[in-house]
Amino acid sequence: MSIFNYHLAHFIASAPGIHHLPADTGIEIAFVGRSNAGKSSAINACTNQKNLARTSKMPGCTQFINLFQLSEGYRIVDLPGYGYSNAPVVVQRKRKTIVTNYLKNRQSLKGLLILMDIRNPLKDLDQQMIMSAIECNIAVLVLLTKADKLNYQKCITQLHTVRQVTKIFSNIIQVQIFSAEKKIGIDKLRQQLDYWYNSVFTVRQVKL
Ligand SMILES: Nc1nc2c(ncn2[C@@H]2O[C@H](COP(=O)(O)OP(=O)(O)OP(=O)(O)O)[C@@H](O)[C@H]2O)c(=O)[nH]1
Ligand SMILES: [Mg+2]
Repeated sequence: MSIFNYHLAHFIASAPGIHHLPADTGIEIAFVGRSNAGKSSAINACTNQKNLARTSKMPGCTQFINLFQLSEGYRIVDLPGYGYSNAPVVVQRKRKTIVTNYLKNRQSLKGLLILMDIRNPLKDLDQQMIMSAIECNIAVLVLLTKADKLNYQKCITQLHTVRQVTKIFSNIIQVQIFSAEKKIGIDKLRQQLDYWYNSVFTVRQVKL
């Protein structure tokens, strides 16, 4: 049983950058990853809502920081995707800057979901995101998304590979399989959110 009724999550704000976000109090848990990795779909699956976060077949759908509230002071954050190579370079840079600024400066950020397509995980920008999270001392759960696209054995192989690569940071990084489509890994995701929302945190040390 979850401590929250995730189904009650509702949209509260959309911000083009960190200076436009609501007050930096309470606890935020954010979803990041390459464009099209399935961030918005994962938020919808987790909250058991069809259209809470906007999804699209076209990469680059989420351009702003979108915030959803579970209850007062407890928020889920949908961040713009990085690494969409068809977007102009300035747009790509801007999105990456929005995400890294958010990671480095947002004190209420207590947990990070890094989403990677299970067929193609650990691209350069994913690894950079992992390193940024480690530098900022933020706990990470990697979700290997779209697991319905591979058979079980291949999913397990990919899971082992990503766990192996991130093993040296296993105190801060966990990895699991996920599918919004086939509802795989949703209970575990909610458990992790419950844990982060419930934990007592000290102010994190941010190395800039
Ligand atoms: N087969 C399958 N498709 C998925 C899954 N999750 C997401 N998709 C599809 O992948 C595409 C992108 O999903 P989004 O949730 O919009 O991805 P996003 O990471 O939010 O993308 P941006 O906002 O552009 O960064 C959509 O066509 C989804 O239907 C999944 O678990 N399985
Ligand atoms: Mg999105």
